[in-house]
Amino acid sequence: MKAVLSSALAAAIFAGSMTSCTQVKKITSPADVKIGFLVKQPEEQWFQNEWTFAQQCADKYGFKLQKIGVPDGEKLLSAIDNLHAQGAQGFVVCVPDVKLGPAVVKKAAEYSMKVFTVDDQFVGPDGSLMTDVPYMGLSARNIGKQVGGELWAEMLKRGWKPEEVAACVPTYDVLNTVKQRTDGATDTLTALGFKKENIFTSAEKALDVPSGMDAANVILTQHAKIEKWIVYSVNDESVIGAIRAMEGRGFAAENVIGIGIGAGQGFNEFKKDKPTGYFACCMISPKRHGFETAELTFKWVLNGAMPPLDTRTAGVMANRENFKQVAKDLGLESLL
Ligand code: FCA
Repeated sequence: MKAVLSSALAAAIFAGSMTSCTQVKKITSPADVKIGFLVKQPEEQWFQNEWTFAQQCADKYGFKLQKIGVPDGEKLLSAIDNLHAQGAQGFVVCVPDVKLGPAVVKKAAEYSMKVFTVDDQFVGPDGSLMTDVPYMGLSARNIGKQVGGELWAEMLKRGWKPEEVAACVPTYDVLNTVKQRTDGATDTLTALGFKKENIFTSAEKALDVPSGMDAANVILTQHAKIEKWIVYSVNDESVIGAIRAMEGRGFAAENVIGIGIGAGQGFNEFKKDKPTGYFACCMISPKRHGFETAELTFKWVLNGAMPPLDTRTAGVMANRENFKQVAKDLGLESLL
């Protein structure tokens, strides 16, 4: 049995070493594999979680993992240069700007490195999504629809008259995976009977708490007479920013229903003694986005197994009552 396994491993290693003719160092064991995990916003809980799970994957298989924050294009391209200089054979990346996709692919090809893109899909020079680079992202529209359905259900549960409620929606339409989320929620709400003219959007500068707060303040200033709000947006940070804006203007938690999309940041809201306007979260899976993308890239380097080109992950709703169980199911106990 041992002999069979080791010859299979040898064959796999041989195949891996043959996939890249320019590779300097031959790959003779998992320990020879080094991959990068590059993320655009390392301070965000989501990306921290992705890194944690990617590291678990590296520890399991025994390959080397280099985690690098790449907040802008210059840092991104120099991170790829550095990875190559250190002998890395591939990387997983969430780019700071999806239009950098072609430059990333070009550089990786020059270095014979494998590229796996996570969360934010590359966009080509003609503006279309680059579907030929392996990608793992959210089933973003469906997740948005879940958010819309949950907001509607909670509104009715609270006995609110839909026509008296407005939606505060910080948006970021230049990024497809997040535009799909807010569009999905809007579609579901309007299909259920929410008035389209009561949905107020405002573009965020970035995908963080201050940007969510600024976008919400624009909306709240323009619509000062509204007393009941639902809030949805592109991620947890943006919704939490909007909730803070509402608190700053004196809205009580019972008059606000906010639902985020994320995997950790919103727990802090659920842990507070009194409920805030942050009512629920569509929990997405950093384990799949961190562990699985690292695993697929590792196997691609090791034995040439091409990853699937398009993998979409689902979300599950969590609120103050069930979030601990949902967190456990997603392997996020350490955040509780
Ligand atoms: C995008 C967002 C992140 C996270 C991720 C899954 O990259 O910017 O906040 O939601 O998708």
